[in-house]
Amino acid sequence: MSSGYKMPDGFLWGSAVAAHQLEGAWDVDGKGVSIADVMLAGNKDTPRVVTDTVEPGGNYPNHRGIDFYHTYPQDFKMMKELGLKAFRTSIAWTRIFPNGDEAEPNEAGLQFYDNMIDEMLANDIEPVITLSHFEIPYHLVTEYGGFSNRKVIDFFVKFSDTVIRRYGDRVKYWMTFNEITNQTAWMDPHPMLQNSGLKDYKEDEAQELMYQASHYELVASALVTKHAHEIAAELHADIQVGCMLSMNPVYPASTKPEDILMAQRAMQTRYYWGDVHANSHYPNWLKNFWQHKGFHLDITKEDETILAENTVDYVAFSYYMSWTVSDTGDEWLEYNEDENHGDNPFLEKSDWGWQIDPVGIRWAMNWMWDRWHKPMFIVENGFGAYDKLTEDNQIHDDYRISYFQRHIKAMEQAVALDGIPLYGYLPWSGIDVVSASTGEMLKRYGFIYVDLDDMGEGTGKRYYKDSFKWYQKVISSNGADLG
Ligand code: BGP
Repeated sequence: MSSGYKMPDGFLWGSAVAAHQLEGAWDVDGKGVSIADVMLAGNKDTPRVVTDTVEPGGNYPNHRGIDFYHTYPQDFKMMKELGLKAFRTSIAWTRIFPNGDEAEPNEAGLQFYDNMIDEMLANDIEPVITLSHFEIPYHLVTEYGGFSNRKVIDFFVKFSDTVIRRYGDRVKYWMTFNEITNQTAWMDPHPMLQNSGLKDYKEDEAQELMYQASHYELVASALVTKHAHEIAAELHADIQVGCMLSMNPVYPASTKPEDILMAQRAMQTRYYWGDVHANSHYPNWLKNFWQHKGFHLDITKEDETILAENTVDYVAFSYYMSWTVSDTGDEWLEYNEDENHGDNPFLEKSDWGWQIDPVGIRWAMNWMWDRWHKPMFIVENGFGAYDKLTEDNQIHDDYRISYFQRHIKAMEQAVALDGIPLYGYLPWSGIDVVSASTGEMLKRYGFIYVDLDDMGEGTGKRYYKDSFKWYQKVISSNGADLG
């Protein structure tokens, strides 16, 4: 199938992962314990449990990942064969500052990423780096209360400055907080824990705390952007810093005007982070809402200046699904993501209940462009599915190919027809990794199959899925040949 569209020259076709989901080696070379290291495996019906310490005998899937810490040279060879032009991963904060509050970084951790980045470049793959991808040092959670504490801004900025200075000559694209927008969802384990390191809080304080921690993250992100630009000038390097939003369009459940109004507020609620990151200030509706709720947030004049002067260079986002929402009758239009959203009768779902909506990617890109006027970068999109390794070592994942065909086509229409500037497309996850939400290995997203199960049993061998050959053609035709 020819899409009829070609992406502009230099378009970054790639893939994306996060350190804690594939590196393994959780306690090697001085690495400290991160929030991901105290999360037991769950599955699609059972949420992941967070333990107070690492309990002996517990099934902690992020401790092993796919052992990428040791296998990355061979894995990058396969990715080169796939034709990847870019590879997004994160730098595990706890490899560099094991507890998060040390005075000096851990040289062994810095060296590891030096080697990894050089290996990518040797394979003609451009590194794209996330600074915080659900990996906050656990010590900052237990001793400081995560990002509910202003001090954690300094720790994050110090970590970020350290790695941007070290790798800035080789890494152009950086992102601050992965899927910062997730925190409106009250699911289990709560994204406030994974994103912001908020653990033991009272239920009735959760919402205010979420807004407070998010504010400190937004300030931290703006400071990192500022420093990165200064470091770029010193290094004579081209460095860009983006935000990273989880883009799930929220549509009105019907054409009833009240539903449409509610859907508008749902989008405003989920994407106010983008307004601050890209437009430099909090929207009025949100400030009024805080007042109505009686929230007293610590937002100083100095913070406001930092936010105003340091907007992001680009907007990166993940895209997996869309939702619908109905009117609740509340004049403040308070949006509760878990209670108020419903199914869309026009869409199918994955085995994990994620609604499949290719058209929504084009809708979302237009929505963000109109709002923020920033270039975009799709840094996640993909289909989690049970794959079957046949006796002759094949994986026939036509369902994944079909998912990508439809999403890529919609993305290409947004670029070619709607004129939206887009740096690249980095589907999740290139190679199979541990699922962030469930901790399963069997929720697979890769073009490369990894022979490991949910208990970490298996050979660990890598195999080509049918989607591997398919994506290879997409890349070599620059998006014209969708198979
Ligand atoms: C995003 C995260 C990733 C990733 C992906 C798929 O929310 O940024 O870390 O894992 O979604 O989700 P899951 O692994 O839960 O299926």
